Amino acid sequence: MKPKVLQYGRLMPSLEKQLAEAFQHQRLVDQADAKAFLAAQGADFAGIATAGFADAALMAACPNVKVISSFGVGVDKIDLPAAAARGIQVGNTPDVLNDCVADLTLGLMIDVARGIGASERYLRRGEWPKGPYPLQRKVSGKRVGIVGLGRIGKAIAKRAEAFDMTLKYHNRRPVADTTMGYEKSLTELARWADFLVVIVPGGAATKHLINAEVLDALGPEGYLINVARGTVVDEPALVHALVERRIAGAALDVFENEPQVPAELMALDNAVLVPHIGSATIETRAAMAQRVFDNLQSFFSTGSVISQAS
Ligand code: NAP
Ligand code: 8YV
Repeated sequence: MKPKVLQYGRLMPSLEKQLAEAFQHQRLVDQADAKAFLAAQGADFAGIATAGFADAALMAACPNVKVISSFGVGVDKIDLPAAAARGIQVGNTPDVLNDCVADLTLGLMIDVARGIGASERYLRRGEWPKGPYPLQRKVSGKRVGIVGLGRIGKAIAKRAEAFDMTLKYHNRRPVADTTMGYEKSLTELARWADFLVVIVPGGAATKHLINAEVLDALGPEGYLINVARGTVVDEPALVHALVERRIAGAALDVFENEPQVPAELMALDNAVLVPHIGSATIETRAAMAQRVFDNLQSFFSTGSVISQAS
């Protein structure tokens, strides 16, 4: 008998196909009345595959679920304490996306400092014949402060080293396996850095970690790069800092209220804005989808997911 797996949210079609072949698979999005469907059939499910969300109410509506497999490494929208209380294992997709998120981060740093996107807009507006594009900032050799030296943070650091950059980091605790300088104070890291790169998990513990004080410490020649979660940055404070040129620029892959992006940010040429594409390559998304599937398969055959979220 194949285990019954509920799909919450939309997943890649190839993954949905794999789930439908291996399990008794049902998508909540196909139900006209999701609440009534869960009340009638929630107890039949043994597992959930999700696009990143699972709250305590969903878990309560599926009382026999023992595994949740989530697409993505960030689990800030999954209630981990509620899952633990119910004895549910939560699987996520770490490591397979490190390269792509780190590649994008370096791309954002170069774009915001050299003005790749902004100068292209200048060219397309037909302004080049009027004069050369204004000089921008050098990237190589600069100081990079990494907020969150974890799996992805380390991949960013490796790439930054190839640009002869000097690196320091801020975590809650120093990392054992690095010679990189640890800065206990986030504000002091920001004061030191030319680029402040944010790659911590989202959620209540990091909400608005990057606030007006940190931005002022980064200063008028500093750039903020956020590839973590929109909630980590106080977005109105960032908009003020950018408008008032209290920081030089920001490059953002993530926003507080995705997919909505504040109009004030859209209007700024010193902000590089991309729509949460950190892991969005064909290769990496395929690897993430495979891990979502493998976490479920592994749980149903061995009792443990491959990558357990914490
Ligand atoms: P990870 O290996 O767990 O690393 C997270 C790092 O953040 C750790 O070094 C941790 O160190 C530090 N940290 C956690 N809470 C902190 C706090 N309150 N203050 C300072 N540092 C803190 O995670 P990862 O795999 O690198 O992923 C990081 C996050 O990136 C994910 O959770 C996700 O939200 C985001 N992400 C975004 C994209 C995208 O598409 N833009 C893609 C993938 C991931 P300590 O525990 O010592 O503090
Ligand atoms: C994905 C991410 O875009 O892994 C994460 O935490 O933010 C990204 O890789 C997202 O999870 C898929 O919607």
